[in-house]
Amino acid sequence: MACDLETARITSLPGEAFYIADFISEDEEEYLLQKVAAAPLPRWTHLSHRRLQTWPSALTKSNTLLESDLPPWLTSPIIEPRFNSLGIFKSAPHGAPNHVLINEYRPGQGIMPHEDGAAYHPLVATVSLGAPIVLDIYEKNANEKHHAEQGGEGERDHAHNSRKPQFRILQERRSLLITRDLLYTEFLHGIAETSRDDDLGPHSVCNWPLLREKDAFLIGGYDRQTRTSLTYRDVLKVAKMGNTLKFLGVK
Ligand SMILES: O=C(O)CCC(=O)C(=O)O
Repeated sequence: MACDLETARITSLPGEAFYIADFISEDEEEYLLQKVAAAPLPRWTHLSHRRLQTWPSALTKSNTLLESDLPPWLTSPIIEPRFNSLGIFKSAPHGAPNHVLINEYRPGQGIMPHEDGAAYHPLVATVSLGAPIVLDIYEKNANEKHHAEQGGEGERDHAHNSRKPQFRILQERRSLLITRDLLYTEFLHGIAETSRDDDLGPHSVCNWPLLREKDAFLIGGYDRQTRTSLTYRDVLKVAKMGNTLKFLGVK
């Protein structure tokens, strides 16, 4: 695993992005996939093109997280020691992620181009499990920039996607991708609803020099298999349980 972020920087991207191909071991990947699978069924939210778990809980309507610890399997070894020793969240308000979304994509599934919005500190750290997938990055159009300037909050899908991505990031299984700052605020990201990622190579994949298995992708494409992502973020507004109970009138 890279021991400093600078060697993991994706230099061809605007803003800040880092890619570490071997962030977790095969055993750790297996363990995490077992824990995701072992979560009780009601933990899953079924969306039309993927399913999702939210840890420790979904945000309230005002984008507030009710304070609660992440479970140990999402904390160790990913946050402690690895994120902490790389200093990934050191400039975030809580100094560490407090929220994890787990997305599962079967072949043919994806996520529309969207921005994660103002509920979070502008930094996402994504651990990929099970199979590779391509994350597409789009520059915002004038309307989308306007929405952000008006202080639009929350995660937001954008109109049907016929546009071409400006950048493509190939995320291998067991990798870590960090996107932050401009890349978070000025761009959208999405995953194509396809059963095959094609046209891969140094000309099209912006993190190509940092990949672990370039040879496997040199044939230009692969058939998708089920890929699970753990996306770590710092939610800005956190309500202490005591205050919430007071608010509800519980003594
Ligand atoms: O699965 C991924 O890598 C992307 C997930 C995503 O875009 C999100 O949770 O907002």
